[in-house]
Amino acid sequence: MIMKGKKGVILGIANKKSIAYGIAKACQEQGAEMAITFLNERFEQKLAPIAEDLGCGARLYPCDVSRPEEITALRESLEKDFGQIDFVVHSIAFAPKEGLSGRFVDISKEAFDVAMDISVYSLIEITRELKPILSDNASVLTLSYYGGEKYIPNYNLMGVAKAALEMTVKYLAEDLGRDGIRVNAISAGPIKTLAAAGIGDFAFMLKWNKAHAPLKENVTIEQVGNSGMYLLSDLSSAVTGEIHYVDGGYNIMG
Ligand code: 0WD
Repeated sequence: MIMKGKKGVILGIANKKSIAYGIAKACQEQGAEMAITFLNERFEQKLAPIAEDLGCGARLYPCDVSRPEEITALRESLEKDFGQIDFVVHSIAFAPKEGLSGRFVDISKEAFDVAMDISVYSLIEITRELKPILSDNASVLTLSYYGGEKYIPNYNLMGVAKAALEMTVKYLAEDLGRDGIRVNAISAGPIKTLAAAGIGDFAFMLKWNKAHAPLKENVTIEQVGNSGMYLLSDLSSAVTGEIHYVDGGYNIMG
């Protein structure tokens, strides 16, 4: 029971295929107590049974990260429920469809701003707003992808957002290290989720990764979940500012 006594919040579960669900499940199996959030009413009903399944009960809160007042309300709810929390999972990204296929040069400023706001700035805002209720040795985790490091067909705008997210992890890690707070990212291999469905020719990405990764398999949310749980736990107490690949080794290939 590696997470026994740990309490946390998980943002970014859309359904049981979400990477955040894999992380939540692994944390629950290791004894953590959690709250989860939903984006809007469309997701609230779908998430109620998932919250039940994760042992969250009524600890299911709205949080659209583009609405600062919802982040403040989330902190108040978490403080009421838990007092302090030990971990935060930020598994959120969004880019308008025009940014995920076609010519990169045609991306509009509106699309760029939305992608950076929801996929990058939200990590800073969530961390800052929840900081007053973070315990000593708290751990913050976000999700990235190799398309933030090297060109991946169609990943386009999200690639730029992930590059910014990975540097955000490093600057946050340095800044918050003095408060005992760790900040890390997992760079996961491609997984078929709702968000992935928005990326042009995602099926080819899956096929390509499976064929070229040293382990010759695509990764699962259970595998990302276990690695995420490690980064949230005290097992990784000296790890911060890290971009940890959970990709079957794909990133080492030339
Ligand atoms: O191949 C993949 N699926 C990979 C995903 C490989 C590597 C990294 N990632 C990243 C994604 O970029 C994202 O950061 O993992 C994170 C989680 O993505 P996911 O699990 O693949 O996708 P999904 O199950 O769709 O969850 C992402 C959720 C949203 O779902 P939808 O389908 O509605 O986009 O992020 C949430 C929402 O629940 N989200 C928001 N939450 C709060 N406020 C917002 C928002 N404004 N926008 C999206």
